[in-house]
Amino acid sequence: MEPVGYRPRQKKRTKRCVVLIVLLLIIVLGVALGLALSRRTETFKTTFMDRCKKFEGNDCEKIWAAFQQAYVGKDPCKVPMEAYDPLIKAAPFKPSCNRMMFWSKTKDVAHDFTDKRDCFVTLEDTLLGSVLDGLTWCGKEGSNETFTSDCPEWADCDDNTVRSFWSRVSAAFAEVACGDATAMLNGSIATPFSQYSIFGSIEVKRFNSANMRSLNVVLVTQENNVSNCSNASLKDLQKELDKGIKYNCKEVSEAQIQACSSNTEIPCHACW
Ligand code: DVN
Repeated sequence: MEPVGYRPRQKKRTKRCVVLIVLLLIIVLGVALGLALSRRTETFKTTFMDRCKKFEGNDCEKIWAAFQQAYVGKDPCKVPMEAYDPLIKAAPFKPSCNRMMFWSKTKDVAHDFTDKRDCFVTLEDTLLGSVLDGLTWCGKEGSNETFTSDCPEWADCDDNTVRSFWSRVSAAFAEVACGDATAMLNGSIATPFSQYSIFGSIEVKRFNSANMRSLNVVLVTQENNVSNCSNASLKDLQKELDKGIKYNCKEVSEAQIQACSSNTEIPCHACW
């Protein structure tokens, strides 16, 4: 017969073991989560640094630090464009007169061209435009991590971490536009120029006739074309331009642009 009182003691020991196991599980999960998070920041940073190092002569650690200060530890919907000012100072844009290409709703065809031909430079071909192209990131109050998922969408809030970055670097890129600049716009949509796009709301407003001589619109057309150079939104673009900047527009088929992208025998100026 078991001594009286034996069961309660055994029950207490069992309870203590269960609590210990649960605590141990929580600690293991916490460490695993912490490691996963820091690994995520490390992966993101590795991508940033690898892309940055392709541009020689830059202090990539300094640029990374200037980038992180904009959003780390902050509400991801309270990161205004100006938060990235120190980043622009750390990696200022250099003007590429007569070679700068802007685009809107033509990301793939524009980059296919600048990837294969060395005659134009888009924002995404510069250091700041390339290190974050296609990436998502944000911070969180009370954390020093960089999150790459569960970040607010572009349209969720105005001072969105990613959208403010693209707005700020686009502004800086447009401010150094000089000589004859090009804008590749989409002829397959009813409004190739939208004043709500980054091109329309940020870049065009910063073109300065003191440095920029002309804006040459390449309207990319396809068989099912919707717009041409007489499109009303393109008239709006002309009105938006700083006085003194000459405006041209040319309808160019996507097929012709793609042929030119792949055939380096054709000089760029003959592409359209
Ligand atoms: O001149 C270019 C270039 O310099 C760039 O910095 O700004 C100009 C292009 O911006 P845009 O005029 O707004 O043109 P898009 O095509 O409307 O948008 C450009 C990009 O912004 C899109 O390709 C999106 O990037 P993604 O997701 O393809 O890597 C992004 N974007 C715009 N509106 C968005 C959005 N992403 C998510 N939600 C939205 N509502």
